Amino acid sequence: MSFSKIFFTSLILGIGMPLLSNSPAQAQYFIRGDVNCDGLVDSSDVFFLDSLMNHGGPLPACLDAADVNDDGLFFSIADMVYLLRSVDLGLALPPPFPNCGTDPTFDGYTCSVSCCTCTFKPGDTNADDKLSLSDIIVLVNHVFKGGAKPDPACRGDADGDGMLDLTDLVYLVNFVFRAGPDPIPSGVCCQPT
Ligand SMILES: [Ca+2]
Ligand SMILES: [Ca+2]
Ligand SMILES: [Ca+2]
Ligand SMILES: [Ca+2]
Repeated sequence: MSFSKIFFTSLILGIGMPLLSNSPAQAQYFIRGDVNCDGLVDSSDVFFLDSLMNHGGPLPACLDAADVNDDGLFFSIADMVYLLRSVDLGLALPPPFPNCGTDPTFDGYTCSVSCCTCTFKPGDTNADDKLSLSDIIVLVNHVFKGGAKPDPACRGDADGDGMLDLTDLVYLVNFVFRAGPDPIPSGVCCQPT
């Protein structure tokens, strides 16, 4: 089936549905748009979503990955449009795309499995598996005093933009002291399973 046919079939049938869930969300890692949870966002995800929406195919392992436009409605025409634009035109999808990460938007839904393996915790610059003032001090020393770089660097890249700088410090301070958002995995911290 061609993408255009998928598009119009979805247009007719895919009005989108909010899913009901009472279970508390447990963070799992995924790439937005990786509907079939294989670590890539490509045409196989288009066919997986089309199979689900129009042919009774299986549910995705990670619902958040299938909420391609991150609006809290699942299996909608908008999700298919976003996915097609990303696969065909290379347009970016909402975070954590293109990285593995958690859903920055609270919607009450979650993934039953993680589509990525996270080896290192972003923000844990001193590698003690906790996020605390000690990690902030390590990052201050690196950014302002030429101290040792967190290893791997993604441990210090709290905002997930691929660089280590003041914005990571602000992000980490906000998380540790002000209940700010979780540090964002980047680089080798989390990779597709
Ligand atoms: Ca995929
Ligand atoms: Ca959606
Ligand atoms: Ca730590
Ligand atoms: Ca950064």
